[in-house]
Amino acid sequence: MATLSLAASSAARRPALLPPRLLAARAMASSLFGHVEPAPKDPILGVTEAFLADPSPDKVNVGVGAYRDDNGQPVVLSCVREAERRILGNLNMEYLPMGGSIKMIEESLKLAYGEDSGFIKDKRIAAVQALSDTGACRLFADFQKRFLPDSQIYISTPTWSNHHNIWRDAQVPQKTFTYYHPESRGLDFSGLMNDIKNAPDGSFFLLHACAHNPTGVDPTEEQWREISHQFKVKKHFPFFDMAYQGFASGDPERDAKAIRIFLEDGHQIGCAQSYAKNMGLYGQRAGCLSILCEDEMQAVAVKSQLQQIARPMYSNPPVHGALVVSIILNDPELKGLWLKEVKGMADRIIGMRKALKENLEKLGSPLSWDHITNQIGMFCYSGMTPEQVDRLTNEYHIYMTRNGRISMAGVTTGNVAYLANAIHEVTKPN
Ligand code: PLA
Repeated sequence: MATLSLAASSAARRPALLPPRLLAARAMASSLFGHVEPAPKDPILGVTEAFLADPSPDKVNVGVGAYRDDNGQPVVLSCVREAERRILGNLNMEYLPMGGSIKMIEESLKLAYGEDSGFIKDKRIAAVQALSDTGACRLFADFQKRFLPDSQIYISTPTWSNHHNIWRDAQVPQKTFTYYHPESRGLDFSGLMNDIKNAPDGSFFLLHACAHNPTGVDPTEEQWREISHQFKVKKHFPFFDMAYQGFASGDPERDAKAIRIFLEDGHQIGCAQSYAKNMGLYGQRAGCLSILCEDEMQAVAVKSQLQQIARPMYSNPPVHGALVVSIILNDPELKGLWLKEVKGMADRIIGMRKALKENLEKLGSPLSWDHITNQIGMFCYSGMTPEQVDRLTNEYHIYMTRNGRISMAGVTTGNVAYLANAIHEVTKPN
């Protein structure tokens, strides 16, 4: 366990290179904003920018985790199209309340906490609609800073890069905890348990509910039970980032298992939910933040404070995605169609994992690629080095994050052989 190194935060402030033409212009200008340096590129979204700028017909984008069909095209689910048909010409576009759509929140809580959850019946959950998962995390981080100003957040090594930005901007100090075991390409369970034990009592931990990003490595059910037990002993607070419910196993109920275990054990929890991936509503920014409180009175107070944080930032969340989500989840037929479509997406990704591994083996790669099929969710944490990734990009026009993460959602029947061949070329021993 370590305090987040300064390198990560100072990297965020390091200026990106400016073209000479602009450098000269800047040297001459002494204006109000003359000291503003260009921000470095985002390690994930910057990959998309580079991909778009590449004219090569061979280019492949396996950077950002955005689902594509087997022709490499973005997908709008049929259940979403049907919900949009019902909205069109019928529903108004009035402001939502500060806390967002009550219907959408109700449906989101059922997905995360369970259809018949006693916590929902007892009104113990403070919940607001959020600007997708990122917005839910940020609201929570701001809430944490405002009401527990001396607390810290423990974040797994590695994690989704934006987690660090979110808690940094909310000015919550960060610590890291052991998670991944590079040699086995699996979970470092004993390291993880040690760090949980060694953290001061009552610490905040950010946990990925399923389909850990970027590693694709989740604890087993038994391991989750042990983690939950140790959290109880230490009185830690688990905050679950559930950006991929349904994308790990194909079944949203199964993917909520970690959360359900913690609930059974009587924890108070926090949870960020997103419909970006599992409903394909990426750009709609539809999500939910919930905090399980001790009783209804506490939940009312917490919700009112979450709204108070939202009001000066964006006033109230967007309405269209909230309507789509609540229409789908409220209608048994549409919900059934959604469940089928989520499973379809998860299955296609699982199929591509197999295909990538088989192609690498067919090429005679002497390395083990078992982790491609052992890992789950959207990503394969390949084990490739930043230099190998650079070769993939420069020589093969394959775009991915430099930590070696492959978005399996961008792999298709059409590009898997090309991808496997390029990976083989840059990883084969000399
Ligand atoms: N949490 C985790 C663990 C994520 O992987 C992502 C998205 C989010 C939150 C944010 O989801 P949102 O769009 O609902 O706010 N990660 C993506 C995209 C898919 C990104 O970086 O924004 C990724 O490629 O890692």
